[in-house]
Amino acid sequence: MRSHSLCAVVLALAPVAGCSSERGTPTPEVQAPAASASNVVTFTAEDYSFKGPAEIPAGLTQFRLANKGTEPHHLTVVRIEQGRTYDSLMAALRRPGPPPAWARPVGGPNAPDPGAESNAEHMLEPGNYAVLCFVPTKEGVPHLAKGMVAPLKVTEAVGPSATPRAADVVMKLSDYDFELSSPLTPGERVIRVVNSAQQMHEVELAKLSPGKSVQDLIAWEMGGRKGAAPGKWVGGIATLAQGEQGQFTVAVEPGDYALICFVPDAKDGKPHLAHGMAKTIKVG
Ligand SMILES: [Cu+2]
Repeated sequence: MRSHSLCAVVLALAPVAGCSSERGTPTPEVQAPAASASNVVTFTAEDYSFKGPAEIPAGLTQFRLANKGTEPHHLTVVRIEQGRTYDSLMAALRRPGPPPAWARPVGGPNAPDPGAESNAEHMLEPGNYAVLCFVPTKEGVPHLAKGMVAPLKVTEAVGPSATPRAADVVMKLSDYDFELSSPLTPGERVIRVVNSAQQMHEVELAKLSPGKSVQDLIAWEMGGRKGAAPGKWVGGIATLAQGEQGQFTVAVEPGDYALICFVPDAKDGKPHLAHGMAKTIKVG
């Protein structure tokens, strides 16, 4: 998770562009919406591919990500705007330089540890989207360059949209901080994440091992994940463009948690964690 931005991706994507042979049919993975429930959409991440629906209805959508790989993976959902297509996004990702403004990250479940799951709930409009994993390999290659990218079409809603579950805590992303509306207490918690900043941001939540700091975890992650992990990746909300929001549900235990944003800065390219978006919070 050293670089999560589209602009960090300059690697050739030719081998994976347009590859959709692993895409399942939408039917088994999309549950019909109940009166007041969100559409539940399940994706599985492996090293290095996604399995999940290619088409889902608009409305309140809960993405669930099951990490069946050996590395952390996330599911960044990008809306393709201004009449562009998935193919034009693939072409843009092959070019160096800043991300195109028409590729708008709208969140998605951030990375859980291998063997674990994460979730994210978002209100989706119809349109063309892509799902991508920007998490790097130990060698620093973004997973999307190894095949973790797929098109996702969001069709017209099939009924009235559900209302999001009430959030226990609202987390505001700013340049460069995470501001919580109230302390996080143990239990199953719904955390609403709102990006009201100028730049894109994410929140990756991790449970720190006893005696370990957020800087220990960052050093381990940036150093190629060598030795015992100083914490566990739990999930969170993947990159949100300005004005976007979403919420995730997580069971938190007493102890120290880390909040980290790996998105590269628009001005100097350093990950936002180097600008202060690496924070420890105490639960309990
Ligand atoms: Cu990945």
